[in-house]
Amino acid sequence: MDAEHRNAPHIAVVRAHSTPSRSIRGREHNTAVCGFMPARIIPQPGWRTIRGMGRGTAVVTGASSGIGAATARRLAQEGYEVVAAARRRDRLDALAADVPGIRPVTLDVTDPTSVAAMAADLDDIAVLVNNAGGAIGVEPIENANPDDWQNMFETNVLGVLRVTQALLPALERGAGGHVVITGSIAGRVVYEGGGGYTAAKHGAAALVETLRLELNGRPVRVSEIAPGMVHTEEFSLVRLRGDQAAADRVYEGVDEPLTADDIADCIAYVVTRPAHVNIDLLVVKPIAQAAAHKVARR
Ligand code: 8X3
Repeated sequence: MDAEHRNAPHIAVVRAHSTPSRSIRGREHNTAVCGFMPARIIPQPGWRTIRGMGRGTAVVTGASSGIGAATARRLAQEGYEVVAAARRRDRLDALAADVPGIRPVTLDVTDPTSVAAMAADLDDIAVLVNNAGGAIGVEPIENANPDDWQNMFETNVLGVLRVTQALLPALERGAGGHVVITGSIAGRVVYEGGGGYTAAKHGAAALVETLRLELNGRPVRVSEIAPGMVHTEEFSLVRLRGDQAAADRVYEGVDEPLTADDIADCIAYVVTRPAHVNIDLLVVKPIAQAAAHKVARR
């Protein structure tokens, strides 16, 4: 697929004799089931033939819930063949059953063998959304548990490193690719009780900014989406160690925190710009949140 068609909105171009996608190695993955199928396609002069139809393959990590699931769903609607990757296979299977164009892959970003197994099955991808990660705990540094910090660094930073390293060859193959991370405003500022998470997200931001410098001149875009308050089913629940009442209080009285779909919408926007347009950083907060620590509540 050429870059122009990969990024053109809602355009699906197929050969006169539709060709199965080679994006998913060793499988005849007929993309005609995902996205819309125009009744009749007339090849135009200058069109390059593409594999199957749609925009190419998008890999989304942490796709079993929240922003990851919403992004997988949205990118499939945008015409990508989506590899939805996460540890919880039952959730991925349910997502794939619900949305045409999603392929579930079991992935643990903290396990190099698991990452290598996924990479071995992909030979040409357009987009990688490094979304796996999250926060654990709100203790001040003097009481923080290093195991929690290690866990956050493993997923938010080293997971991004492992998956990006493993998929870079596939991202460079063909028309070039796009590495996106779900960062956070916690990667831009710090706040009390957020020591481990803000350190991890600052680490992820540094990784992405370094990567962009190092890939300069190669056909890979690098972007960070940095959300503020997003009300998802699990983010605060995990951070607050399963205390649902405490998790609910995070969003109490806040007029319309962002949703996972809001962030998926931003990611879809960033990846569907023309191939020469690199959005480095998109900081996204609800209107009720002026800063990490300044939130208007009713
Ligand atoms: C989540 C945003 O404000 O909880 O990444 O750090 S915040």
